Amino acid sequence: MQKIMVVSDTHRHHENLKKAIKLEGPIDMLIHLGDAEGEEDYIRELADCEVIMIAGNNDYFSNLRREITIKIGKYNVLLTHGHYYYVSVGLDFIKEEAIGRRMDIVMFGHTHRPIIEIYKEVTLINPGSISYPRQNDKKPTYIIMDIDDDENINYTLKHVNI
Ligand SMILES: [Mn+2]
Repeated sequence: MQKIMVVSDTHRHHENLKKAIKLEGPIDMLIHLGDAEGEEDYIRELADCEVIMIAGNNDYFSNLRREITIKIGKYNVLLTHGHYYYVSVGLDFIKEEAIGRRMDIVMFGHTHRPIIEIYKEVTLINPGSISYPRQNDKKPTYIIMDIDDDENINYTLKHVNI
């Protein structure tokens, strides 16, 4: 079993992230999908596990890469903030990009609205913003990925109680 926490768009506000990390207990990996706004080191320390981060559209002075691909088990995973694929307008473009690059999963943020969309060819996830949610219920969200020994992934959208 492997447990991965996926967050995005913290924008220098870490109260909810702290709560979520405490609540989830030990995690194997934290993935942050951009807009940490210079707080990368702080978040790395907070997490106390392997942390993978990318730059968002507000990370002007960051050394983080804009986009990376990683392997999670047998899966090819594209990590991108999403603004290059116009995710605020719709998800067709990022979906096609991911399929074209033979990705199994694409993770992005930027919209501050969570989604988990599982298609035959590709899975799209956006954990929303744990700091500044914009979806209707305005709950701070993140995603937990549980990967079992057969490498099946279960995605759970979680809320931080505030
Ligand atoms: Mn943002």
